[in-house]
Amino acid sequence: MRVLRIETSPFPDQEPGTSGLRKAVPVFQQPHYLENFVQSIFDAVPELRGGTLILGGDGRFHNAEAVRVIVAMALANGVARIVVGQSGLLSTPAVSAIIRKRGAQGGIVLSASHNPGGPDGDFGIKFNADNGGPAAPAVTTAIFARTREITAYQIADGLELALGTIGMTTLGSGQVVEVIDPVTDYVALMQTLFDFDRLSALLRSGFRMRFDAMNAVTGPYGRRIFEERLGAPAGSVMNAVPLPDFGGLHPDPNPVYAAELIAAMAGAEKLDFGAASDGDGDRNLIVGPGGQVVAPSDSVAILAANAHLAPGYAAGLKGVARSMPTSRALDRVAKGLNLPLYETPTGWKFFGSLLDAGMISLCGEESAGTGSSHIREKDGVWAVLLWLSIVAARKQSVTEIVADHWRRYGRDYYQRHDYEEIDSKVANDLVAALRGRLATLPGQSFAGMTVTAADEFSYTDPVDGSVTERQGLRILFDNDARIVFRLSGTGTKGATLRIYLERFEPDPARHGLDPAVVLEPLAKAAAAITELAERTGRTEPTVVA
Ligand code: G16
Repeated sequence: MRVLRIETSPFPDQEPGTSGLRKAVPVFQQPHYLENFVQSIFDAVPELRGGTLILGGDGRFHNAEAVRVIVAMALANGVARIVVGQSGLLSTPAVSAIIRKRGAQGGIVLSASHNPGGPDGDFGIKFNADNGGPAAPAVTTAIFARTREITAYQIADGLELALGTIGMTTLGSGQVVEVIDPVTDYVALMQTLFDFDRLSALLRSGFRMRFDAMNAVTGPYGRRIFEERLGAPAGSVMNAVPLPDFGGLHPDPNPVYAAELIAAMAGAEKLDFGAASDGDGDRNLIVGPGGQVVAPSDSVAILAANAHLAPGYAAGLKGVARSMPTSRALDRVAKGLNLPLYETPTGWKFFGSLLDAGMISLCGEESAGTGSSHIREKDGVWAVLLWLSIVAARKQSVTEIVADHWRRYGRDYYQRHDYEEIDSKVANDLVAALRGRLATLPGQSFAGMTVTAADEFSYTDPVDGSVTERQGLRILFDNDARIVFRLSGTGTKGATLRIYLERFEPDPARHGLDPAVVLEPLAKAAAAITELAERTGRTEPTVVA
C-alpha cells in the first residue's frame, strides 16, 4: 500500500445540516468533494488514528464507490481497524449498535436518509461519535471549519480489497479491514430487548404483518428478523432488496410514499399489521388493519406508555424526550407516569447527551423517528418490534391501542405542512419577518383563534450547558392549539419551510375527526401570519405529513 498526498482546495458548501452533509449526487461526484469532507473528519477527530472506524451506508447510488474511497483514506490516515458492512451496507441503527459493541472511536454513515436515490437523487455522509450517535454540534462545527481550510488529503493507493466478501484482511502495516455481515450484531441486540419466542408465537399464529423496506437498507434486516427468526410467511417483507435507486421509490415512510403498503393494509388480504422504514432504516411508519396510519407524534407517546410490556423496558423508563415540533402527546404520558420530559431541537444528535447521562430511556420525533437507550440513533426495525410486542401483550390491534390511548390521554391532532424548494432568500426573509413580529402577536386573532404566546425556541443542554439558538418559532393559541415554523436542515434544493400544526382535543366523542378539518383554521392562521402566499406564491403545501 502506497500513501498518496493529493493537493486540493476547499469547497464553500460543506456545512453539515440537521444530520450530516447531504447534497445531490453530481455534487458529490465532483473531483475531491467527498475526499475533502472525509479528510476533514479525520483531521477534526484525531482519536480515529490508531482506533477503530465502522463504515457502511444504505446502498444508494454512489455508496459502493464512496466506501472504497473512505477505506483507502482511513488506511492512509492511520485508522487501525476498519469494520465495513458487506458490500458497503449497514443501516444507520446498525452502525450505531456496532460502534458501541466494538468500542469504536466512531463511524461513517453514507446516506441521504429518506431522500430519493439514483444518479439524479441525493447522497449524504455523516460522522457518528464513539457513543454511536451523530456527532455533537461542536464536532460538526470543527469538521466544517476544517473543510474551509483544507489543502490536501491522504489516500492509499494500490489496494485490492474484496468488500463483497465477509472476512478479515491484515495489511503489511498491521492495519485490519474487516468485512462483516450487516445484520448479525443488530439481531443479537434486538434479542436482548424483545421476547423473540412471544413474537414468534404471534407471527406463527396466523397474525399477518407486512413490512415495506422500500427497496432500501432494511430489506435484509426485515427478512432475517421477521421472516427467518420470527417465522412470518415469506413475502411478509416487501420491496426487500436494497437497490441503488430504490427502484424509483421515494424511501420516505409517510402516507404519501408508502401508499402501496397502506393500500395493501386496506385491501382484501385483511392484514393485521403494517410497517415501513426509510432509506437508511432509522425512520418508521406503523399502519393498523384497514390502513390507519399512526401519527409519529402519537407513536412515540404510545410506545412510552407501553414500553414496559417488552422485557428490555420492563423496569420502566428513566425519562423521555421529544423534539420541540413533535406534538405534546408524549408530555401527557410523561405526566401520567411521573417521568421527566425533555424538549430538544430537531436533530437526533440532541438526544445523545440525555441518553448518555441516563436521563432518558426513550425518545422520538414527528419526522417518523423513535428510539431508545439501546443505541444513539433512531431505529425503524426496533420500533416495529416494540409495536409488535405491545400488540402481542395487549392482544389488541394497532387501531384499538391508538383509540384506547386517546381515550385515556386525549388526542393531539397533528399535521406537518412542507413547502419545498422555496427560494432560499424568500424563505429566510419570511422567517426573519416573523421573528421580528413575535412580540406583537399575543392578543391578536387569526382564523378565529387568539394568540396567547409567541417565542423562538432556544435550547440549553442540561448535561453540558451548551446553548443552541434559533430552533423554531412557536405560536400558541387560546384553544390549546400550537403552530411551529422552521426551515428544514436536510433539504438539498432551495429551502423547505415546515409548518407544524397541532390542537389538543380531550373529548373522546371528537377523536374520530379528519385532522385536515380540525387543523384547517391553523393552516389559515399560519398563512396569514407569515404572508405565505404573498411572499412565496404558494397556496398549498408540497407535502402533508
Ligand atoms: C434527520 C434528523 C432528525 C430530523 C430530520 C428532519 O433525520 O436526524 O432528527 O427530525 O432529519 O430534519 P429537518 O426538519 O431539519 O429536515 P433523517 O432521518 O433525515 O436522518
